[in-house]
This record gives sequence, C-alpha cells and structure tokens, in this order.
Amino acid sequence: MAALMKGRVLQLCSVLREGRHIQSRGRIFQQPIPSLALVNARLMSKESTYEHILVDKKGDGGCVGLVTLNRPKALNALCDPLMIELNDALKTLDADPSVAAVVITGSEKAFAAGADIKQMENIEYVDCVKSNFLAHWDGVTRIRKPIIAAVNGYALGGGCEVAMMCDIILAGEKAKFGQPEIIIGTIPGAGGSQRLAKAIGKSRAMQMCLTGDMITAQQANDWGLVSSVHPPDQLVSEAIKIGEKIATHSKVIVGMCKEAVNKSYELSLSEGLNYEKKLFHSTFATSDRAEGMKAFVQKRKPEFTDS
Ligand code: CO8
Repeated sequence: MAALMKGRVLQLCSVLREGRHIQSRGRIFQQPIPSLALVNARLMSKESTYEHILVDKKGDGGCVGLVTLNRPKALNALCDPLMIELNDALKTLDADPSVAAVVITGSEKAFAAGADIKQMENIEYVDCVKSNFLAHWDGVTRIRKPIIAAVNGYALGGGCEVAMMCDIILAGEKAKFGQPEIIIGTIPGAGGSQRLAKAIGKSRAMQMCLTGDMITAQQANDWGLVSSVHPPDQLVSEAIKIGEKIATHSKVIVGMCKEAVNKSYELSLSEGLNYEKKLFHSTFATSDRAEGMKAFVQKRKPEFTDS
C-alpha cells in the first residue's frame, strides 16, 4: 500500500513537472505546469497593468516574490481593485516554479490603513448581502507558498487582517497595528476578531478591538503578533532573507509544513496531531524526504528536486 502510494505520488509529481495529462477515472485533465519563461512573461505583462501594486522577484535567482502595496495617497487603503490585483499577483507567483516564498509589504508610512472607508461609506446592508461584500478579500489565505508580511507604518483594520492572513509577520520599528473599526461604527470583517484573539489572546484582542487603540511594533513583538522587529530600511531585506532560507528547502515539503501549521488553527489537538502524522507519513512518499535524510547521513547539502 505504502509502495503503491509512493509510486502514485511520484508519478503524479513527475507528470506535473512535465506538464503531461493526468488521467483520472476515465477523465483526462490537462494540467500543464507553466514554463518559467511563460510565468515570467505573464507576470511582467500583468504587472504593467497593475495600478495599485508593484510586483518584483528578489533574492537568489529571483526565488522570493515581492508584492508592494502602492496606493500612497490613501495610505494603501484596501479597495476592491487593489485586492483583485493582489489576489491575481499572488496566484501568479504561487504558480511560478522559480518562486519559493512571497513577501508582501507597503510603504514606510503604511502597510495598509484598512479597507477604503470612502468606498464603504454609502454601502447599505442589502448591498453587502447581495454582493457578499469582501468575500473574495481573503485570497492571501488560499496561496500555498509561504507568505511573509513586512509591515512598516500603519497596519490597521483590513491592513492588520491582511498581515495576519500571512504566515509570518515582521515589523519595522515604527509599525503600528490596530483594529480601529469600532471608531467608525463597525467591527473587523476579515478575521480581526478571530485571528487576533488566537495570536495574542482574548484579553489583548478584546482591548484592541473594543478601544480601537493601536499597538506599537514592540508591543506586537512582546505579545507574539510578529516574529521580530527591524529598522524600517532593513525590514524588507530581512523578510527576503527568510524567503531565501525557505527556498533552500523542498517546495513540496514546505507546502506540507505550512498546511500542517495552519491546521492547528482549525482543528482540535487530537485531530491536528492526527492530521500532522498523516502529512508526516506522506513526506515518505517524496524523493525529497529520501534525499534530505541521505544527504544528512552523507554529510553533504541536499539537492532537492521538489518531487
Ligand atoms: N480609507 C480611505 N482613505 C484613507 C484610509 C482608509 N482606511 N486611511 C487613510 N486614508 C486617506 C485619508 O482620507 C487621507 O486622504 P485625503 O488626503 O484625500 O484626505 C490620506 O489617506 C492620508 O490620511 P490622513 O491625512 O488621515 O493621514 P494621518 O497621518 O493624519 O493619519 C491614520 C493616518 C491614523 C492611519 C488615519 O488616516 C486613519 O485613522 N485612517 C483610518 C484607519 C481605519 O479606521 N482603518 C480601518 C478601516 S475599516 C476596515 O478596515 C474594515 C476591514 C474590513 C475587511 C477588510 C478585508 C481585508
């Protein structure tokens, strides 16, 4: 059974690598993996059409995608077109075989000062319901590669929520985090009340959401919302360094690892432990697990093939 599974997974991996057809229960799915040149061309042509974000590839061999929110006049307030562009760029980077991780950042003044209040001002309840308002703003959570938020300046409301949708948050020394929706007569709408409570505990999350007060980068660090604090001008390069480190590992295993940690948010302890164990066992169906352990024993660097 294990050998069969291993064979099937390896076959699937090699088929995916080569972009051949996958046959499943009599149906044929065309699953081409885009070539690097094609993905790059797609990214470049899309980037030229993006209005509210900048997209680049940084790090060794361009292994880290860098998305910069770029709506400076509104302190990167999150409007629908910006979120559509962000989702689109992230999906493209997720499909790019040369990219191992993505960094999302803003400007030194603002990561993002929240959802665009001017855009929301005149929306009625029935419009929210009919359009399922903001339903597609959580695209960040559907990306399989690790995403690092590099937060300089304000990360407020939806800005704080987008940062929390990322896998790792680094803060610049002057960063400010907050859920100030209460001040404008509403509440967090994209996970602020949920992810914040899980990240920093009920009492601190309640205090932030009920007062609307901001916290400093140092407080966010002390409370466990962010991993570390850096001088503003070094923040993005520190985030890229983490992306480069992730890029030295197997992309297949990195994906499994991210999935396992994320499940800790969804499942009970026993369910989570069970899920983790199944993913752990699955790593033994990959070439990269075999290569990683062999390289350790042979005292050399592993050569992962993402398979
Ligand atoms: N929406 C629209 N415009 C904004 C926003 C915003 N959230 N924040 C700032 N701006 C605009 C200002 O209106 C101003 O534009 P203009 O020059 O045309 O008047 C420009 O950006 C500069 O802002 P300020 O002059 O206010 O700059 P200050 O340095 O004086 O103050 C602050 C900076 C403290 C960040 C202040 O701008 C502020 O309080 N902004 C609003 C913060 C806020 O309340 N955010 C929460 C919004 S609600 C929300 O996010 C709900 C989330 C729902 C889900 C989202 C899913 C991802």
